[in-house]
Amino acid sequence: MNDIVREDSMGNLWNMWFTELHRGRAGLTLKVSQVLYSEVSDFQRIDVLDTEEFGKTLVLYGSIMITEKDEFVYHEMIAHVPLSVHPKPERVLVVGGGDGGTIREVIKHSSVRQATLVEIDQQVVEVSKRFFPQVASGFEDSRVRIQYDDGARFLADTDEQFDIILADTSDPIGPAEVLFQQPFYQSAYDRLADDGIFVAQSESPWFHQDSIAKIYRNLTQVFPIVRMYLAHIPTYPSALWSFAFCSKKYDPLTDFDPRRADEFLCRYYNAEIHTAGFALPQYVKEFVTGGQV
Ligand code: SPD
Repeated sequence: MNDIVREDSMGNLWNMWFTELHRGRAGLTLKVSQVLYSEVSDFQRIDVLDTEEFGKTLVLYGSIMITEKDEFVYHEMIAHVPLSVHPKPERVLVVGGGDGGTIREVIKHSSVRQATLVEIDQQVVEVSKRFFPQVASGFEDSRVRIQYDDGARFLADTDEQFDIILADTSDPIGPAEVLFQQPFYQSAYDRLADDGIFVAQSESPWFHQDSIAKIYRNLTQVFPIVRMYLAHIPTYPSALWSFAFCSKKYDPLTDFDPRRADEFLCRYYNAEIHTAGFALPQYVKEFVTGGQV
């Protein structure tokens, strides 16, 4: 027997791998030691796998959302980049993000008085609390409020105003598709204070170039300042991931005080990473803006 086949106490042989396909032509394959949870909620299929290399892994609608080992990169980068640029973020809205990782990072900022999470699928929050308690730890904080609702509908209907809105969505297929479209971006703009900042996760610069170009186009029709930034996330397609920083007033580089970036006990984010994240490879500049950004 080779090392990828296990025998359980009943003499059964286990040899499980999970492959997330990227555009049906490439993929990331992880060795699975156990399937911990597998159900279909009202909105999507939800799987929790125990993987040998990345630990527990949450898969929504067939795509890896978080793994225990590398979730910190995504959550630190979606939260601390905008919250370290805004001089006093007090009211923060996270759309999606039912695993809780983004909220966990948001509430590290002592200026935050209220952090609201709007998640469509309550089952994702429950699964995260059960299987990923370190990721979901922020849900216990008294400043955090959870609303189970469609993020686009919530933003279109609410009268509340926010300093920061973070679109911590899954991929633009299934329930999250609407969160990549211009009406949602316009509602985000409308609900932000005059110096508000909006950040959206915006997919892989290698596999999703058409989506990123479209996201960027939609955002520039709404926000005066739109800058893309990148981070290395091993379990996302191509391991290189993009985010869109959109703002009414603050520039992510000239309005950034590097002294603030080191306050949050991060494992990926720091002042150098903040600045370097906005340095885009030439091929990215070309498909996003024809080389202009
Ligand atoms: N292809 C994976 C994209 C996932 C982005 N969102 C992740 C949610 C983590 N809070």
